Amino acid sequence: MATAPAAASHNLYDVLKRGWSDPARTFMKLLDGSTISYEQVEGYTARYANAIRERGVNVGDRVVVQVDKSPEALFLYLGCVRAGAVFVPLNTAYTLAELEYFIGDAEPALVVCDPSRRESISNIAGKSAVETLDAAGRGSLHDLAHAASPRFATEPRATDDLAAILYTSGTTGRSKGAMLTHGNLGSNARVLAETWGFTRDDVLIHALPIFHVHGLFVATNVILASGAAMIFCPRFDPDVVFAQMPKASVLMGVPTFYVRLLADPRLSRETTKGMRLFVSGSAPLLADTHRGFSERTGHAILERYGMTETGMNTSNPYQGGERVPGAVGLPLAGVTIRICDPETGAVLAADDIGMIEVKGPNIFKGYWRMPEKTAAEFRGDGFFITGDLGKIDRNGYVHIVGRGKDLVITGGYNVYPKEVEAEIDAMAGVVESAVIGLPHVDFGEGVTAVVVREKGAAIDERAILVALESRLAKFKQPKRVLFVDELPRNTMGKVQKNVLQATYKDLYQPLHKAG
Ligand code: MLC
Ligand code: AMP
Repeated sequence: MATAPAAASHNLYDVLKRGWSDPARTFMKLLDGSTISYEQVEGYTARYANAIRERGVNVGDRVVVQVDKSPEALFLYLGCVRAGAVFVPLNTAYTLAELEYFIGDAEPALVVCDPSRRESISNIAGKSAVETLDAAGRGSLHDLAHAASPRFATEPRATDDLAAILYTSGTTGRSKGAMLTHGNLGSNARVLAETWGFTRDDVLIHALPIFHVHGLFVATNVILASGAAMIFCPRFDPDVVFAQMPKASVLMGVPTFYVRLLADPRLSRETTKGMRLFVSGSAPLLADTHRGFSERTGHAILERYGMTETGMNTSNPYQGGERVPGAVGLPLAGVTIRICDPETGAVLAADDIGMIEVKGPNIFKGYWRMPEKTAAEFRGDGFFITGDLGKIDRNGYVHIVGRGKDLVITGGYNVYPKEVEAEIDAMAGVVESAVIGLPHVDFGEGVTAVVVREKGAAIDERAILVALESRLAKFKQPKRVLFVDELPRNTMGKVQKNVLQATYKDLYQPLHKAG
């Protein structure tokens, strides 16, 4: 009997693996000098795939992961992908109160957390199994993986099958889980590797967290798709970055990385001479930072634009075109971008400002178990409505000029004011609050609460901040709380946040790092 030729696997792991020309080459360099080869990646990820199977995780099951950055955390990610499970990474800053929602919504078969949280998470995990991994990559899941086989037959997956769910805060109500498919992640990794000229000889300084699109799907997947190497740093630390630059070729970061490097006297042509590329994204890079970096180093930072629901959409040119300060570049190959009237949806002409809409293989499948919210954010012809306001200039470059969504981006993390306002408004002695982003030299925007107190109420800034500690992740907590007699409102009764922003625009100037 003739056997049909095996269909090409669309499992993200197999797609990435096509870039590995030599299994003996290094994938990861750790700061202690040790290295991990691609051959070892194959074995370790098989062990994690087997370990989660053993804990009852089947194809399509969610695995919620809130762990510190470690090589093992990445093996777990790839193990989930290989097993056909759905990887759900969570910010390590999330409090137990926030976690309860995510676990309830994702209904995972397995939750993986730091050992210090095992007990408290077990109390809110319902039927989910709970295992642990710590910052050193040790824990009960590590033990299971260690005992498991280093061989695993990667599950064949269709491009449309889910690989991950990443939660993105909602402008109204609670966070929405963006469903990302094997096809979304595979296509975006390959197009970025190609666009940015990655080869197996590249060495990336990886200093981003691995629970968001930037550190996980841009930085890590691009390296995996190129068979290149990365220096895996626990967090962003300028001392480490300067020490590693002579051994590296690329850095990817949020604008705060570049603001901090620019503030460092060590930044020079000499210290950056071995680097071929600096990439910025996740928040607006000020044109001043772009120009200042060019003057000091001779390197024009390459700015790109993306979001959780879409992966990367645009990039300034790597070659053959100007990297324009303040612009996010041209649509990536296969991605279509248009600017539309936010009300009517009519497509606007060059240089007109409107809603940025995107279509392409990178666009997510929808919000987890929220068909109405999904439908509301797509046009009938399949374009996704980003919520970002921008224009396309006559040279085809996309510029972001504002946000249609009420959102603060602080150091590359998104904070939805509504979530913070709801927590403050629920406090005794508070009438109402408005949470805004104000210019902040270090974080880009500083989360700020403007609060109206009840007459005679004693509640003050400190009391509000202390009460928020157990409720909201640190980066969502206001850097300052200000009090007013009443909030400015327009004739429709809507709070005029733009008025508050104008009134307090200098609150964090000059440099006022940690609030
Ligand atoms: C830390 N803090 C923050 C913060 N990060 N506050 C506001 N915003 C942030 N981003 C808090 C700390 O808890 C601390 O509080 C105080 O602020 C000062 O901290 P720090 O030591 O200066 O911060 P640091 O640990 O150095 O972290 C800053 C950072 C980090 C910029 C390096 O936030 C970071 O790595 N950000 C990257 C975020 C990211 O990956 N975004 C990508 C999302 S994906 P205290 O009180 O303890 O002193 C996406 C799509 C796309 O958006 O297009 O990429
Ligand atoms: P997230 O939900 O964390 O994926 O954040 C996505 C949002 O970050 C986008 O909708 C934009 O508002 C913003 N963003 C990402 N990259 C850039 C950039 N290069 N310039 C300006 N804003 C950006």
